Amino acid sequence: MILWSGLLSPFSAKVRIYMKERGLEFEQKDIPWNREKLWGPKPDEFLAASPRGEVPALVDGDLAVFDSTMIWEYLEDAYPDNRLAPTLPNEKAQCRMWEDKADHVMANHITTLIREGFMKPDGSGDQAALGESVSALNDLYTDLNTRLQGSDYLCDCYSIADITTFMCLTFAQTLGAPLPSELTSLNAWHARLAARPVVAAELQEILAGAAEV
Ligand SMILES: N[C@@H](CCC(=O)N[C@@H](CS)C(=O)NCC(=O)O)C(=O)O
Repeated sequence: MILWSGLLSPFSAKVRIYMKERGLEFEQKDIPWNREKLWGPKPDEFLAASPRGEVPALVDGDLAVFDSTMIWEYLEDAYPDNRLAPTLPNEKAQCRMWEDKADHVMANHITTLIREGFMKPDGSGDQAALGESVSALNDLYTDLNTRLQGSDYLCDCYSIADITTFMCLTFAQTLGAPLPSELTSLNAWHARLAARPVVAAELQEILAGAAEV
C-alpha cells in the first residue's frame, strides 16, 4: 500500500500511527509543507488519489481512498485482524463521535492557532480569535478529562478515537493551548499514549520535521 501523507499533518499522523499499530505495511510518500507555499508541490499521481488535494490518501492496489476516516474504516473492513476500533454498535458510535470531535472541532481551533499564532509569531495575528480557540480547547479538555475518569481509553479499548484525539491535542499543546495540570485523568491518558513505542517514534519524527520549517 502507498500512503500519501504530510509529516506535519495531524490527519496523516493519525493514519500512520493507526497503520503502524496494526502492523499494516505501507510505503510513505510525503507532500512537503512550508510557510510560504503551504502544502505542495502535489504530483499528479497524488491528485489522482486525492480529489480534494488533501493528505492523507491511501492506494491499495487498484483502489484509492481519501480522507483519514474513510481510510481507517476501509482498513478495518479490508484487514479485519487486530482491529483498532470497537465493533459493538454503542461503543463504535461513541468512538466515531470522539474521533469526529477531534477531526472537526479541535482541528478547526488548531487551524486558528496556526493561522493567527504560528504563522504570525510577531503577535500581529487576531488575538481575540486566538483567545476564543484556546478557551474552546480548554472546554474540550475538560470534557475529555471527565470521559477518561476511571478509564484508560476513550472507548472500551485503545482505538482510533484515542489516536486521533491524541494527535490533535498534541498539536494544540505545542501551538499555545497547553494541558492544564489539574486535569489529571487527561494528563495520565496523554502520558499513556505518548509512551507507546509507535506513538513515541512518530512524535519524534514530527518534532524533528517541525524544527525545520
Ligand atoms: N478531512 C480530511 C482533512 C485532511 C486535511 O485537511 N489535510 C490537509 C493537511 S492537514 C491538507 O492536505 N491540505 C492541503 C492543502 O491545504 O492544500 C481528513 O481527515 O483526511
